[in-house]
Amino acid sequence: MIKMREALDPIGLNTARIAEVRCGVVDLPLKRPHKLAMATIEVQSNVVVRIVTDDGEEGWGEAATIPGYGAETVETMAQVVRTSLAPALVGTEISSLGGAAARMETAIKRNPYAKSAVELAVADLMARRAGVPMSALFGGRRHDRIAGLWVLGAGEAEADIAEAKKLFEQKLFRCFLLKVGKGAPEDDLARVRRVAKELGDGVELRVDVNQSWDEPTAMRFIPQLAEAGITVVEQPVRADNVEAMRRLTGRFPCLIMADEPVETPQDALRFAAAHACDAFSVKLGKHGGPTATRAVVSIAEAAGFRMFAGTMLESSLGVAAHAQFFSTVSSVSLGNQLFGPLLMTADPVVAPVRYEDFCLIVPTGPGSGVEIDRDALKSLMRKEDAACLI
Ligand code: MUC
Ligand code: MG
Repeated sequence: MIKMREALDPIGLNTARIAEVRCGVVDLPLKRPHKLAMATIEVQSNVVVRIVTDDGEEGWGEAATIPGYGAETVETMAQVVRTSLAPALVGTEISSLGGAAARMETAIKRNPYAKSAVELAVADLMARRAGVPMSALFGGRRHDRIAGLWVLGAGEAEADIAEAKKLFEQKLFRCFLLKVGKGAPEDDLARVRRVAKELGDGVELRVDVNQSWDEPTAMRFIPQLAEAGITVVEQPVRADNVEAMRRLTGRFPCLIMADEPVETPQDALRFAAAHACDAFSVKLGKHGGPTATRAVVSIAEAAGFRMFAGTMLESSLGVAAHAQFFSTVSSVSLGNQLFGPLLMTADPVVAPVRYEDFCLIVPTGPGSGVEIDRDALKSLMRKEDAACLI
């Protein structure tokens, strides 16, 4: 008669306990400055988490954020991991992802990016011990590839056009997003028209305003953007102006996507109840990890909202984990924006994630499906953190 414990844990998952939770900041130089309304990024800084069990196995997680986007920085994320999340998990069995998420929620509120990096490391560890991809822990894989989108952030039409044409010819991307909102809306409109004219009908074009416009400006420019061929306008107004988002939704031929204001499942419910958008930009870090993100996805599905796998500029480590998660989502009809590794000059993994035929390929190996390259990681780590992580 199989003993109950063995029946519950045939692969010895919960026989191991978390012995260490370590983290450090990696600085990832970009191939060109990436210009957003609220920041220009030349080096993307992310937090990498490593979890080690008492029997010596390890799991890795990553979280990224953008200056001026949310309430966390990589420094606060690393601090919260070290002083709040690590003490909450060390010594506990690795038997349940939801359990780990609940312990972190008890230890400290909000701080979704820090929690996501840790929960992804726990998921990577559990999946590796079970010899399965992380997608198996997230409900099981439904897609092997997800259509890609590249963000044109050079801030200047000619550079954007040259970049887009090259990526299209390489069959890497045929959907592009222009970052707008930094300058005058008239200049943004002129740039959009120029890029749309040059790239022609074979590609799709979207914009992300990153909250830069007020409602009258949005009412005036969105119809002109739609006329220029824009299919999706992301976060045109301030995150807290849900009423304006509601009035803009369903009014123009293009979709209205909510990004910055949709962090918690409660935020998602508010947008669903008000029908204040057509689509969500869904990001593991922004929602606080796979467990909370699943709740946001379920609300979007119930509300009939379209979904987009958004980014905060992760390396292959974070992109692989996102791909594992989104491979289990019923429909990511607006594709993914997980283009970070191709914009970076370095990657802390042995073999980067693959982009092929206009899609991101979901890795198939155990865990996240990518392997850490310790030497590369060490070379990208902030000196003061190197000893903390490996
Ligand atoms: C966003 O969607 O606002 C992060 C990188 C990027 O290109 O956009 C941001 C996120
Ligand atoms: Mg956005």
